[in-house]
Amino acid sequence: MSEEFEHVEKTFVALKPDTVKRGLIGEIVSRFENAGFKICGMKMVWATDDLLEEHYEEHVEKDFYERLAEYMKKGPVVAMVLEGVNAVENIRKIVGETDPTEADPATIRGTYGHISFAHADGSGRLHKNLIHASAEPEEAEKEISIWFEDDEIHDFETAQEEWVR
Ligand code: IDP
Ligand code: MG
Repeated sequence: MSEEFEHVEKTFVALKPDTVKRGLIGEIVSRFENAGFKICGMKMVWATDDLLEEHYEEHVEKDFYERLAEYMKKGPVVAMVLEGVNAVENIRKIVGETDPTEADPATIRGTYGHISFAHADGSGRLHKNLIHASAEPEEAEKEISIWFEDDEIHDFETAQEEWVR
């Protein structure tokens, strides 16, 4: 059983189908582990339309939604619940800007991609940016409940809790 601290929170991350198909799961999960985040839940899911409409509720009416849903259903995703200090904000920093061409090269989206959404639009390609991470604590709570059952989220102590946090 881990201790409760004010700034420790959980966030939701999904490794999108391009990450899975490119064999980058391990590299990307390592970044989170190396930074000291705890993986509390992890599974492979092939997203359905219903799940995506709930997850991307704020985008369903947008022009790009159909292509986003097509991209997210191209293969399975790896869904994760990560825990750490200010996890939502810190993991968004590690993930980087939404459009890979804008993402800092040190971020996940900037390290493993560079193709702009403008290029994708102009060439009929899908907009691939490797990873999703919740943007706000409320969004994290909602997304964790959409993707995970309570008994799929595990409570245990890691070495990082003593030596990194
Ligand atoms: P985020 O993933 O950085 O939170 P959001 O604006 O919430 O970015 O958008 C959700 C996802 O929708 C993005 O990660 C991307 O895959 C896709 N997306 C966002 N804006 C566009 C766009 O203008 N064209 C195509 N796809 C987009
Ligand atoms: Mg978002």
